[in-house]
Amino acid sequence: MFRFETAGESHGKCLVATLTGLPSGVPVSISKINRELWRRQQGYGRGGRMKIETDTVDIVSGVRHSKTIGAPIAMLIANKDWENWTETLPVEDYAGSDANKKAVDRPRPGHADLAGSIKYNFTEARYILERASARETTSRVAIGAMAKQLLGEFGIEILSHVIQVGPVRLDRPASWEELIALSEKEDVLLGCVDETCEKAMKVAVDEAYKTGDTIGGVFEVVARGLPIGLGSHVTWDSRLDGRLAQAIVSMQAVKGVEIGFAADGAASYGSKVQDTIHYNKQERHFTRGANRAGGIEGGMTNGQDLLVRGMLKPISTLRKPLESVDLTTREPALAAYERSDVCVVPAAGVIGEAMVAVVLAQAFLEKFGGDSLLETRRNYDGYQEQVKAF
Ligand code: EPS
Repeated sequence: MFRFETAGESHGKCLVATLTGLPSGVPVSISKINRELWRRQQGYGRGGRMKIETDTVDIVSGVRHSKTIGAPIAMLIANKDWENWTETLPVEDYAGSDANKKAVDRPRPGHADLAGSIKYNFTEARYILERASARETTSRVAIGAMAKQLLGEFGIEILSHVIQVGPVRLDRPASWEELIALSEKEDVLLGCVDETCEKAMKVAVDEAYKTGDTIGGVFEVVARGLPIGLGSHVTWDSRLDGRLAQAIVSMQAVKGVEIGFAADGAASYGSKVQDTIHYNKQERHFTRGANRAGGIEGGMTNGQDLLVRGMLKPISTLRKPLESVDLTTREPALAAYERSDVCVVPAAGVIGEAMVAVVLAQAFLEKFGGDSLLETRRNYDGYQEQVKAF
């Protein structure tokens, strides 16, 4: 069973990711993981923290001679900013530490600050925001990069792009070649495949910058090369669409998810929404009239491209803060502000890819199993023969 956990706080010493369940023999490229970490840090509208950090992974177990050995994998990613926080967030307390505390006593509307402080019984929100911060997604991206390396062995690829920033929306489909070109760019603006649309997105971000505001948007993750039948219709929790939805909405600031063209479909008629079924007799395989289902029917992959969108609210740390309450005096006060990102939609696309990769790797290994890549491949090949003969 492919399982992962993350640990680490935004201004702690490092972020940690552990992963169990990858078969032995999966090739691991550190430069590929680091490239994903780099992609997560990009985009117009990122804040000052990204100038401090250059995220790189340190794999401390489970990988030898560039391949998994089947043992648990542990990865560390250092927080360079930690050196500025050693006295503020020490592991072991020391005399006089109170003077170095950076209390967050004016909770930010939309963040975990208030509910978290009440729930964990802290007088202010510092420890809450440390863990709630989207810095945690660095670990998820490292795990996702491992999942991608497994899936890549079977020709499954996962990419993303930004389809909306604030009110500006891409009004045409993106081709797979455009997504590849986007993922290879060294200079990332807003992660949109259309130059004109991306420029309009930048204007929207600039407007948020100017006014001390933040701006959200929508990213789309596309996975291709999937076998038919990952996930299942038979139980509620094996349905792949439900599992993808949980993975995407678990991302910080994501408030909604869409598989295929869900919103359009809800406003349309059945005759316009379903993807008609056809058959190519020469090649002995089924084809579809469209892909409005986003590659999933009955909670299973149907062999078409998987399309998953995440809807990101504008992040909740505003330079021009909103009304809040001082946790000490209980008087009205403006919410806390240290520094912040104005727009993180392209980064969220990269994190979305990682979460989709994790869910697909889990479903893939549930179906094909195997303690070694050789065994997984044998099971996969046998199933593909069966599908071909259907
Ligand atoms: C982030 C690091 C954080 C924020 C951001 C994501 O760094 P810092 O809090 O030191 O500025 O830039 O976190 C949030 C959006 C949030 O709401 O906490 C990162 O590495 O992605």
